Amino acid sequence: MKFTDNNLIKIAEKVESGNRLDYEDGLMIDNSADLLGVGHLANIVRERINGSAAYFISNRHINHTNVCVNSCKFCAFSRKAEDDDAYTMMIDKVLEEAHMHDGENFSEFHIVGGLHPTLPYSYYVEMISSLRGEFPNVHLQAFTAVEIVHLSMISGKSTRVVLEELKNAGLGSLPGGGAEIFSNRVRKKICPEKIDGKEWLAVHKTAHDIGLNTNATMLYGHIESAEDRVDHLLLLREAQDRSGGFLTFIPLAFHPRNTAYEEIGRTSGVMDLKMIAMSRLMLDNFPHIKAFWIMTGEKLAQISLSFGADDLDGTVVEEKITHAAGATTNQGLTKQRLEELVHEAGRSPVERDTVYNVVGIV
Ligand code: V47
Ligand code: SF4
Repeated sequence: MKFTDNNLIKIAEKVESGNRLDYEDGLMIDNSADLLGVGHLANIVRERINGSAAYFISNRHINHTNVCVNSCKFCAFSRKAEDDDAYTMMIDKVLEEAHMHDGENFSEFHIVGGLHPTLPYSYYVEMISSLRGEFPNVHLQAFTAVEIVHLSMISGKSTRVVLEELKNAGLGSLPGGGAEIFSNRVRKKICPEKIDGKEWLAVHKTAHDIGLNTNATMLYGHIESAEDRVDHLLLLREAQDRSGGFLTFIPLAFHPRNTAYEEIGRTSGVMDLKMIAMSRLMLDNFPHIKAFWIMTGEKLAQISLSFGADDLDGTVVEEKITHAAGATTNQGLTKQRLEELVHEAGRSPVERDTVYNVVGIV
């Protein structure tokens, strides 16, 4: 490959010989205008780790409440209890929502919500055990690290005990939300009430210690710098070296509509692809990089399968968080459509469950 950015030549040598990239390499990648060069290198790593497989999952998102005690500036989803469009689903409503998809073959519920001011700890344990009872074969990926700390605070139990009790009730893994950007400087501005990066990492470490896999995310395209993004990825890579329980990394493009940062505008296609590629290159110990099509759009998610991503997430069906912030993508995609996107990209579609067991090869 002929690089138009000479800085990539040194990085290519490291990638080809399987050597780890460092902070300076990360900054060069982030600053590089040679998108095809960066994508080419990420594709080498992607194919080394995952061949031509492109994973997807048949899943359903449930957001049990939009009421939240925090007011993160990038969030268009949360409401205060007194707002007209605030909602909270009691357990029977959560089950009703879950049962709306009876008869469809799906393998995961992805459940996240706001930090509700008054719902008791028992609500969360009961939600998980009721879903487990009624859907014994569906994996329950629920509650971000931020929610786990909230449950710890309202119950007076440690995060370890909360995780153990939820696991005993049927929790299968934690989603990757709430990581945002670990930089304290940025976090103080965009989500001052939220747990800091250290606490987020500590919850994931505890989850890994008790045998729960987790995902990780990074929210980019707001007020963070290239340095903040590279730091974030390196902190995740160190954490993964220590505990090894992360399955997937998902870079999340900031959607500004209805947030305090409307003036920032949406991320560019170049930035979105570069974040996918940079994640694949820096996170050499993460098995999977996900292009969450709901955030990137179907078209870019499809192209990202040649820029480092090996996963498109899933059928989803109903998504509230990004759509509150102006996402114009569909709320869900059929399995058939996901398979078409993958085939057309020259990849091999593989339906997976949450922990990447193969459900079917198409
Ligand atoms: O933590 C909130 C982000 C996350 C906005 O683990 C926003 O497989 C963009 O983490 N623009 C929740 N992003 C969603 C999430 C997720 C999604 C899909 C799969 C997985 C997984 C995890 O959404 C939040 C926050 O970082 N978010 N507001 C916004 N305006
Ligand atoms: Fe609440 Fe999460 Fe939105 Fe922050 S991002 S306001 S914690 S729902």
